[in-house]
Amino acid sequence: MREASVERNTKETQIKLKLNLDGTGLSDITTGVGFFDHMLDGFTRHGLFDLALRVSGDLQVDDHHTIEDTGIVLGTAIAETAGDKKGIRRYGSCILPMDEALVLCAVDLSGRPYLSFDGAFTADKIGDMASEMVREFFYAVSYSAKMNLHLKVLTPGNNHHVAEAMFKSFAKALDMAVSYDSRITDVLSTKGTL
Ligand SMILES: [Mn+2]
Repeated sequence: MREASVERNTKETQIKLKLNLDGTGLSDITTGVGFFDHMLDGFTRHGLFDLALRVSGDLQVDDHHTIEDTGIVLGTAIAETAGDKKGIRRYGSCILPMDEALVLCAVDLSGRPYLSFDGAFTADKIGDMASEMVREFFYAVSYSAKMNLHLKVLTPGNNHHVAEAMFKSFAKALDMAVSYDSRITDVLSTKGTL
């Protein structure tokens, strides 16, 4: 089992996260932001990870620190669980529909952080979450997991659908990238390391 527990405490947020890459989609998530919980629940179930997460953040300010710091901690846990990346596919992608919305996600566990985020929301908030925090979350994940992460909205639509399709397509792309291929006996890189 590839599991990691990460704890991060600052004056702005206190976060405890446990990630199992080889899970079955079990989620136990409380961040204080209901829509964000819903997104992370979808990520966990559709990536077939197990994720336990408790976040106590300064929501009296806004949802920024809570969501950004959760991204940092999740990215850290992804990097830890992926380990030396021996035998895994490294690349993963998914084009995921959610009714009218269609979203592409591609990841490379390259050891280099990069985010390409091509999508926009037409409302400032989705439920109790600021729409602009969707990008901030994925930026934090990509940076702390040191992965290339491309998200592209191919067909826009309802804001809830677009955000949810982003989290689910990311889950499925990541699940593919961390999965083992028996033909890959070492690290899938001409450099010999990732
Ligand atoms: Mn939904």
